[in-house]
Amino acid sequence: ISQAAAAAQTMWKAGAVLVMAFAITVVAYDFKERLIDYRIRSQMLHIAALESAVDQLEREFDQQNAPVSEVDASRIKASLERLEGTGCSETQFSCGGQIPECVSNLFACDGKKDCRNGHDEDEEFCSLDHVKVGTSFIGVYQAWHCPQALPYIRYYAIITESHRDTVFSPVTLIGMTVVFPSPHHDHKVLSFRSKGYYFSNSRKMFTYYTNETYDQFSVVSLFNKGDDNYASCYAQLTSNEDLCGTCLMTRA
Ligand SMILES: [Ca+2]
Repeated sequence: ISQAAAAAQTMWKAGAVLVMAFAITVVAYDFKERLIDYRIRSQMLHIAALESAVDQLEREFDQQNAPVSEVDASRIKASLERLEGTGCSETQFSCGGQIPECVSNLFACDGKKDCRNGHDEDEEFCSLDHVKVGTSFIGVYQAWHCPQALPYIRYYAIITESHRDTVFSPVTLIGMTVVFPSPHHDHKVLSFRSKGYYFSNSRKMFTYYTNETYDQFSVVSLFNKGDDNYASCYAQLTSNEDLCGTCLMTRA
C-alpha cells in the first residue's frame, strides 16, 4: 500500500510540476506579447512625433521662402533690440536712431518731445489702441503652480475700462474681464474682473486678480513684439513675485 501511495504521490508531484511549467509558459508568452505590443506602440508614437517634426520643419521652410511682411520686419527689429540691448538703463527710454540717446522713462509718451528725433512721442509706440475699451484678446495660459499646475487653457480677455492718468500721462488705468473654461471639465465658464495699469513708456500692462483659494496674483503682459497685436505674459504671486505660469495673448 505504501508503495502505491508513494507512486501516487510522485505522480501528483510530476503533475503539479507540469501544471506550473505550463502556467510559467503562458505567463512568459503573455509578457512577450505585451512587450512586443508596447514596442510597436512606442514606435508608432515615435513615428508620429517624427512626422509632426517634419511637418513643422516644412511649415518653417515655407515661411522662410515667403516674402517678409511689415509685421515680421517690426517683430524681428523688436527682438533684435531686446537681444542687443539699447545702451539705456531699465529706467530709461531709448530714443533709437544712429546716435544713442536715452531719456527718462517718465518722459516717454507724456505729450512733449524729449528725444531729438521725437521718438519718445512716436504715434505708433505711444498708441493706446490696444488698451481702449472693447479691445479683446485671445490668450493661452499654462500654469506651473499657484495653486497647481494646469495644462494649457485658452482664455478670452476684454478691456472694460481705460482712463489715462491725468497727472502721470504714460500711465493708463485699466479694467479687464477674463473668461475661461473651468479646468475641471464640467463645461462651466469662469470669469473674473481685474484692475491694473498700462505703462506706455515700457509697453507693459499689469493686471491684478484676487482668488479666494490663494494669494492675490498679477499678470504682466509685455507688448514687446513690435506691434499692438501680440503680448507675451506671465502670472506671478503679488506678495513674493513667485512665478505661477506663462501666457501669450493675441488681439482678437
Ligand atoms: Ca516726451
